[in-house]
Amino acid sequence: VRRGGRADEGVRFASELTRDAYAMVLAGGRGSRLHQLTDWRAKPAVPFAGKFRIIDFTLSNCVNSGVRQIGVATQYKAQSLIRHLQRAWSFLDGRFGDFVDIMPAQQQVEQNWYQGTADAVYQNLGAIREARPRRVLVLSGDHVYKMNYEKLLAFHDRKCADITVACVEVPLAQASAFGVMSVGADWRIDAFTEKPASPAPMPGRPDTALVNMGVYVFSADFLYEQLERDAADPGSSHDFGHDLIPHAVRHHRAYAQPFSESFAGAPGSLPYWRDVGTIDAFWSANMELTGITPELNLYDEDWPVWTYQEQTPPAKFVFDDENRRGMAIDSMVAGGTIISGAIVRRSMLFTRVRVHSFAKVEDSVLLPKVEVGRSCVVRKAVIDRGCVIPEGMRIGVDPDADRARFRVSEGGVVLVTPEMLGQARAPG
Ligand code: ADQ
Ligand code: ADP
Repeated sequence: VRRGGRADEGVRFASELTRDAYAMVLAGGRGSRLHQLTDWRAKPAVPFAGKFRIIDFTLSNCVNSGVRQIGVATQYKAQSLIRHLQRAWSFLDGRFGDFVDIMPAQQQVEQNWYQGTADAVYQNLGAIREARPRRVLVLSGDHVYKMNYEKLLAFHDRKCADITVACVEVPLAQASAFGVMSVGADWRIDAFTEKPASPAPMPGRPDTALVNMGVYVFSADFLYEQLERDAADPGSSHDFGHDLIPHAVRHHRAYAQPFSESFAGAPGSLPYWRDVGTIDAFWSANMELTGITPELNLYDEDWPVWTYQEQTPPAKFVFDDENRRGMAIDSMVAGGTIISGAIVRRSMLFTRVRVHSFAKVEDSVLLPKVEVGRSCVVRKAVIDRGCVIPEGMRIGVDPDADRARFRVSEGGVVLVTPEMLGQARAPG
């Protein structure tokens, strides 16, 4: 019997595959390309799509797949993330063997913070072993996507793999930001290079590369062995992409499963996977959702996205005292929002936003508790939580004025935070 699979066992029920699995979610990354949006929160805690945080997508994938033993490794600016996890995800409280364990870097081993992604798992090996899983999923808390991990686990078993890496095709021009791999006919990985300067295209597909999504299944014993070996290697940076995966590809049974096989969207829909890691990507992923048929369907009752629901009254659209209609067109508007005598177009409004008379908001993302004063103009902007835009302020109108006060992205999106307005952050 190979270490990876148990070929002698025959077909296993899918529910056993997921019930015996443990998911380790890596949520410690800084997300530095989101600039001031991650000054005070980790990237997985960044609000997304009107009422969610980025990490909710990965955790919903776990719960919807039936993987309900979950650890979340946190490190960078974890307070907002931990608060969210406690509010949103504490319904997995261990009562039925389901849990979300928050694992802050707490110097479990020697005097170090998590050195790299592999070290973040290594330092929590005790907790993982205690759950006695057969398979360990290592996941990133940084991406927005719907994946049925049960299909990844089943593939791993079928291939008798030691490790299975979920992979996706991306344009060659973007591939150097990822781990790039090549596979044989049976999807065994032949070669893997982390963030190569000149990535290799897929055979016969000169414009496309096959890349690592940062979603892995390990046979549990294999993972333990590899982490111990890596921890003892003084030359290692203790990172999955740089160290563990390349080693496993050279010496063990490493397979790749194409995302199209585990994507959990409605039949016929395109596999959606986004790294909303820059202001431009964050803005356009939110904007897309306000369109008529976005690739990411948030209304799919078969694959709900779970989150913390703040108790709010319904969104309200009213006339002001001068009889101007308040309205939002081609927009998504979360609960607790009031738009009075103002026009909102093509925008994403989170919980408890206020837009006052004569204001115009277009192509913008307004995070919770943003207040837009009378007669303001807000265009192509991302406004951070709690910002109070003073009466008459114009954002996204004069690029030089924007650059002087705010941050303007390469794509021309204006980012506004409370600090830039000289305001204190609203209490969480
Ligand atoms: P990167 O995009 O560089 O490459 P990385 O910085 O390793 O991703 O972060 C992966 C995940 O781990 C993120 O969710 C991040 O938040 C978290 N993380 C980072 N440092 C951490 C730490 N010290 N403690 C806890 N969590 C931490 C990886 C792979 C590539 C692959 C891309 C896909 O290495 O091969 O293509 O992900 O996005
Ligand atoms: P989120 O909007 O994601 O909930 P917050 O704005 O509440 O994030 O920031 C997260 C945490 O960061 C806060 O609880 C607070 O501890 C810390 N923080 C935020 N702003 C500041 C600041 N200006 N100075 C020091 N700490 C801050």
